Amino acid sequence: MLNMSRRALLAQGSALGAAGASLPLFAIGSGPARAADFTLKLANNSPVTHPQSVRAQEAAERIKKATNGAVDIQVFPNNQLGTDTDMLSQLRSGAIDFFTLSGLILSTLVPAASINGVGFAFKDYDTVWKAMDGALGAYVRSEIDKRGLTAMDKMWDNGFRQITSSTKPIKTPADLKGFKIRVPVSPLWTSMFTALGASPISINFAEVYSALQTKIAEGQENPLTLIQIAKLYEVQKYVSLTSHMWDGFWMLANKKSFNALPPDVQKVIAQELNKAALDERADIASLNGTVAEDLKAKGLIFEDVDKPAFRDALKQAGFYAEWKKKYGDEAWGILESQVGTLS
Ligand code: X2X
Repeated sequence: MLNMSRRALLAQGSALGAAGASLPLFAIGSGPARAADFTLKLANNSPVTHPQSVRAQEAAERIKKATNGAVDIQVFPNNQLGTDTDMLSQLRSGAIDFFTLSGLILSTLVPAASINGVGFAFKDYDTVWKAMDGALGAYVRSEIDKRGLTAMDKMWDNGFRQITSSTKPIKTPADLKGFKIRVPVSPLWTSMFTALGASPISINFAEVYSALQTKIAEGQENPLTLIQIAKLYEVQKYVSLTSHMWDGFWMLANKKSFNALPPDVQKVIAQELNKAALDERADIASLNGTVAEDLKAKGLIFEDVDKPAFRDALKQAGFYAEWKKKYGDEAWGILESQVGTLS
């Protein structure tokens, strides 16, 4: 929330305007330190040690320095402010100013935002970043904007998702039959695992560890880095390398609070959050090189699976036809222009 009322802000703006039209509201990066004029909240669902939380904290520090202390972004990682569902409401009401959320979960508000999660759409990271930094990302951001939120240009990496289980190894699509799998709260996730014959249960990330521990769910799916950082290996035994979708986080702002900030402040914040996103992508890329060995050492048993068999099962179930219809020809066309023909 802004410390300053909108009226005070406008008054300051017009006073400055009277003094000298070209002066920015803040002499960015110069002058003595002072109390923050804007105290803002940034929240996420990621553990404190996840690169997403670490890089967000660094961005907050750079922003504070660059605005000479005028902008103080307080970072609340690890669901400190509630579950993803709670935090999305708080972002919309303005109680939170910035929130990183998976596009798939955001789709409960912005249906198009789950499109990057279509099963087996992306073959590798080059294709992901070309699409999300290009035409597909631009399309989704314009849809987000229509719903009162602002998405920063650069998406943050979550990763390619893999299925874990505590009860049995998942080797073929048939092994998913009746499998009680936790999925995040998102129609695309439920639809995809239903199409694969599983019994998906929607649970926010804040409750995943305990749901697995108490066996409310037998399994879940997440990128290896998150499985490691959130210690899900403690309550899971097998991991199947399905890479069934790529998932990333949008850095979202409440559009009204963001637009109420002076333009030069908006610019610094966007620049530093986008830089942090690129740093976070590089962190995940580097962790991806070592995480499988680390998880094996922790006792997880790895299964290499025939990915096309899972993709065929989705196709047979009518998954691609259904979602093409839901997203519409324009969105589907942009997706296919980036990843090739899907259906
Ligand atoms: O909820 C999940 O599984 C997580 C952490 O990957 C997301 O934020 C989508």
